[in-house]
Formats: sequence, C-alpha cells, structure tokens
Amino acid sequence: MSETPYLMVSNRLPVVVAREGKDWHIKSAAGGLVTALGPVMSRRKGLWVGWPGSWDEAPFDQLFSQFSQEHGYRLAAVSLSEEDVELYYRGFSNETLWPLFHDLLGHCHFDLLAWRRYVEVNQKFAETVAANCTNEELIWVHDYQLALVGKLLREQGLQKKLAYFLHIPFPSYDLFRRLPWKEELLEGLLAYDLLGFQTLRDRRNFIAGVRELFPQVRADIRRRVTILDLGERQVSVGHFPISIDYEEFNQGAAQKAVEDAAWYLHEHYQGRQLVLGIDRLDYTKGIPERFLAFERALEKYPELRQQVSLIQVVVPSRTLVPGYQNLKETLDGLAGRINARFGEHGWVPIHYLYRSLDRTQLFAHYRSCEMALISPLRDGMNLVAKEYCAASVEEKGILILSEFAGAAAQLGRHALLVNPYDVEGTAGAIWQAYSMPVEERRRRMRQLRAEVRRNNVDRWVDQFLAAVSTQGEIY
Ligand code: GDG
Repeated sequence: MSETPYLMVSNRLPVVVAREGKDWHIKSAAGGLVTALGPVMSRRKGLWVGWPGSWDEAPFDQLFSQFSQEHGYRLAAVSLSEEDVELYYRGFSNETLWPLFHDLLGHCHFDLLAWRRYVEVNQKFAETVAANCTNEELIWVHDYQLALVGKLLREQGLQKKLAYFLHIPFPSYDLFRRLPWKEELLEGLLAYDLLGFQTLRDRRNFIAGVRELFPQVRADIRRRVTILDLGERQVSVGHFPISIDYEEFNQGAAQKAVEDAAWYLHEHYQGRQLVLGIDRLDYTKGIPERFLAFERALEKYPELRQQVSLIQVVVPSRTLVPGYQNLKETLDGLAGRINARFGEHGWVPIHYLYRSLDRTQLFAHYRSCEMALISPLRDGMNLVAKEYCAASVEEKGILILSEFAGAAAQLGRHALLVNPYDVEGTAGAIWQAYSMPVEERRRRMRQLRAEVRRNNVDRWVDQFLAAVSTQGEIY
C-alpha cells in the first residue's frame, strides 16, 4: 500500500485540551491507541476525527493547527450537545452496549430514545468524516460507540476502504439477541470491509450472530480471516489482539527515578509481598470480587497475614453514570470492613487509592509488586496485564489473570489463570503465587515478557493494516 493518508475515527480525539488562566493548551493524550497510531498518522499525514470533550469555548481552529504542525497529522472535531453526550455516550454506549458486550445483562438499559440518539450521533460523525476526507485511502473507525459510522458513510456514497476495530468483547449470540436493535447493529457492522476483534472467541461470536440473523450470508473460514460473502460484496473478519509498546514500559521501568520510587514503595511496606490491582472504576473489572478473594485468602491461609498487602488503584471514570457511583460506595465499604477485620498495628491489608498514578509511580508499582491480580469479569484485552509484564524488569512478578480477559489467550500459559467469580479459587491462586519458588517466578515471567515483546503494538497495527490491504484476496 502506498503512503497515502489514513483517516481515524474514535469517540474522543487523541488530545487533551486544557485551560490555564486565559491560555489554552493542547497536547497528545497518553494512552495505548495514540502511542500505537500516532507515528503511523504522522508518517502518513492523516486526519483524526472525534469529539474533543466538552470545551465549547476553546479556540479549536488555532489549537488544531498548532497540533498539526507539531504532530504531523490533522484533527477534526465532531461537536456534541450535552444531550448527545447524555443519550449517545452515557446512555446507549455505556449503559447498553458496554454491559451487554461484557456479558453483564443485569446492568443493561434498553432505551429507544438513547438508541435513536446513538444513530443520530453516528450520523454526525459520518458527516464530519465525509466533509473532511480528501485523498485518504482508508477510514479506520474505533470501538463500540461508532458501530454505524461505516454504513452511514456508505449511504452518503463514500467509496473508500472502511475498517473497524472493536476494543471490547463481542458477546455470544444468546446475549446479543437481547438487544432490541440487533439486526440494525449487525447490518451496520457488515458495511465495513474489514472487521477486527480482539480474540478468536470474539470473532467466532460475531460470525455466529451473523449466521443466526442473516442465514443467507456465506462464511468462508480461512486461517487469518473469515470471509463473509454478502453477494454484492465481501467482508473480512479477523482477530488482532491489541498490545502495548513493550520498550516504553521495559525502559521506563528501568529508569533511576522509577527504581528509587520502587525501592521506597517496598521500604514503605516493610518487605512484604505486594499484590497490585490497577483499574478504571468499572464494574467489569471485578474489583469487589477481588477484595473478597483477598479476604478469603487471609482467612484461609493465616500465614499471609502481616506478609501481603493488596494495593488497589482505582482510577475515577464515568463518575456521572449511577452504577459507577454505587460501585465506588461498595468498594469503600468492603475495603473498610476487611481492613477493620484483619488489620493490625503496622499492617494494612488493603491500600485502596481512588486516583490515578503518574507515569513514574505507575512504572514503580508495576516493577516492585510481587503479584498483579488482574481479575476482570470480562475484558476486551486488558493492557495493564501486558504493561505489568513489560515493566517487570527484575522478573520477580507473578501475573494472576482472569480467564475472561482477552489477554488470557496470549498470556494464559505462563500466568496463573483464575475465574473471578470463584472466590475460593482466586484465594488459592494468591496463596500459590505467594509460595511460588523464585526460579519458577522467573521462568514464568521471562516467558510472559518474551510474549509481550514479540507481539507488541506495532505488530497489531501491521497485522491489521496487512489485512486491510489484502482484503478480498485469499491468504
Ligand atoms: C479498553 C478495553 C482494551 C490505568 N491506571 C493508570 C493508568 N492506567 C492506564 C493503563 C492502561 C490503561 O489505563 C487501561 O487499559 P485497559 O486495557 O486495561 O482497560 P480499558 O481502559 O478498559 O480499555 C480493554 C483496551 O480498550 C485497548 O483495546 O484492552 O479491554 O476495555 O494503559 O496503563 N495510567 C496512568 N496512571 C494510572 O493510575 N498513568
């Protein structure tokens, strides 16, 4: 494929806009997607379309042109009203699709107005793309908020190649069928030329949904992709596990400032084994279940008392969605109860931080904690699991990982896999990790690091783009 520009579309633009007094600033957002796609976008002088956040009064033209000079690619803003954000983002995206796609039907709200607004806002995105695209050969749309953009672009007569990547899981048909607008959503997805999922399971779930709802579509399963034959055109469906920039975490964790912070962290906790949890505040991440498993471990294996502490970092997120506020209260209550039950002078069982860590502290926590307990009830991939391995430069860490995280497909052989709903089993894994001989820890962590190094984020981008360029060919 020649070096023509790409056009990315995501709910949020990959920037942080901030105001200091009268001055406005814009900078690249930190995060996996920007790290992965920023360099490709700069090289190809592309365009990124998305919502800039609710900064109505910001001088976007000036900020975007400054950004484009600094980073080599352009930005175009989709402007959303408060009601759009309420219904399309908080409503349909986060209270319908998010829980449904994470197998948590009990958290779902099915609201016709929210669905209609989802369609309208997807239309706004499609219009902004159509108005701004020029010679881009590929339009790459990201994630569950924007499933219909491809179809709406086709309806505007756009002939370019359209690709889509879903960052969250795709559910089994038995769950997906509960969605009152299931046909419309699948039809929307089938308008893309290439659909990318995180895991083979997600890809299979999607194909199963298509087979149920559109039995006339023929599926030809090939090694890398499944080709769906829609008669007049074909859609390729593949799985492309997203990853991280291995070297960023490996080298970042080896810095002197991080080493000092890591040393201090352990000194602070007086030679104990530390168990780390880092998550956005989200009910999919299984944090209450994790607290209960940790409590059960302390109860069942008294040798762990005084010897292990759980450091749980919870990054505030979606604070305006009611379910998330309840979760925060549940966590506060559980941590308080468990600490009151087991805590002793000089030892706090659960250190619970409700905030985010800066990069140095993040690397230091990854580097120095003897275990990472990553136990989502369901997760598209879970980058924290991969970051922990890449930053474990002393190779002493053990990864305890939920079998329901997409990352388990790649890391499951050398991690300790747990079912987060199984409190007893997870408590057993904490004990197993605690008592694991140092040679076995090293052997497992070396394998995990090699896996993340091999399948880093550049490979994700390359494989996805290779599938775009060979779309329709046999391979
Ligand atoms: C979605 C899918 C999929 C976390 N705490 C701090 C901090 N973080 C950073 C981590 C990591 C990111 O946030 C979290 O990424 P995850 O992948 O774990 O989870 P989601 O946000 O739910 O992401 C997920 C992902 O998309 C990519 O496709 O893997 O399944 O749900 O990068 O480092 N960063 C800093 N301080 C913190 O306290 N600086």
